[in-house]
Amino acid sequence: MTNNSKCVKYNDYFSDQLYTWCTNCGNYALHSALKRALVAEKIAPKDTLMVFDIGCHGNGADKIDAYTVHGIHGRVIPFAAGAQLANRNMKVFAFGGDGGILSEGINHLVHAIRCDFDLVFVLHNNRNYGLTTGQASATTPKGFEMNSAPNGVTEEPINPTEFVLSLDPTFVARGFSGNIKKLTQIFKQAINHQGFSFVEVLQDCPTYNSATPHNWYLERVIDVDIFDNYDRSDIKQAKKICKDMAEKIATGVLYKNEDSDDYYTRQPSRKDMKSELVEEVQQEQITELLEEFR
Ligand SMILES: Cc1ncc(C[n+]2csc(CCOP(=O)(O)OP(=O)(O)O)c2C)c(N)n1
Repeated sequence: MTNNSKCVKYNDYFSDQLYTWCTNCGNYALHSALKRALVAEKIAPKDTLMVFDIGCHGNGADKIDAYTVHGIHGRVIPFAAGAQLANRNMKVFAFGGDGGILSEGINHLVHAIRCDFDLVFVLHNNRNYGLTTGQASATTPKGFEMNSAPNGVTEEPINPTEFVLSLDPTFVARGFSGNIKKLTQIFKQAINHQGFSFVEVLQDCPTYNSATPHNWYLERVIDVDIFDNYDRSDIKQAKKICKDMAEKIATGVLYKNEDSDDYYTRQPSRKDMKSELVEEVQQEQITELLEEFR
């Protein structure tokens, strides 16, 4: 792991582990964009903590050379939030799939947005539970036949970006794994936002999702930057433009609120503190205290 923050190179994040993702999996492009953004922002691996949920995307935990943790399914957000609060000198990322984040751990997503923890959160939306071989998730299109729904999914899918925008977030973006350049720009902005940066990445799952494959997205994604009058500080505009997931799917940084304090900054007990919580950890003698409860 390199110790030099001034001159960060793409290969500093290189891991010599073998990739086990399927050919054409969107995770390859996502990792490439992420590394490009980190290099552009001159953030060295030693200053980076990446927390991964369980899933195909989670198997990326040893495919990138930073401080990484591979957690438990659906619980990536509280782990990452705790780590970030303990040491704000680290740039903290959390990665989760649509399965883990929008079902098992959806409560954590809601409260992370409400609290506005200072994290970059990346939702790998391949619209199915990939690692367990193609069960329907909350984002699988209605009517589509999956391993867990052989007669077709009977529920309407959640639109993750629309859901997040309903929770008064401070940063919301949507990218597509087929556009690495745009995804890199999105990650750069997410990194620079102080607060919870939600980035949904629409990505191909060539093995289990034939409902919305790579070409399907290629024909539909549009970049909000083509609209001269698109105002990123207007949440109403973001809510409107993110709705369409069928014909013109908006990508880019959709909403940003720079006037709000993140969770740590709002804590009265941390006001004017110069140290990080991790530096304040000390051993306490609690034998006497325990005596009181004997
Ligand atoms: C609490 C818990 N529930 C279920 C599982 C089994 N499990 C492991 S990976 C996985 C699917 C992950 O899907 P998703 O979160 O969408 O990520 P992807 O594999 O698509 O990247 C499941 C259900 C588990 N490991 N832990």
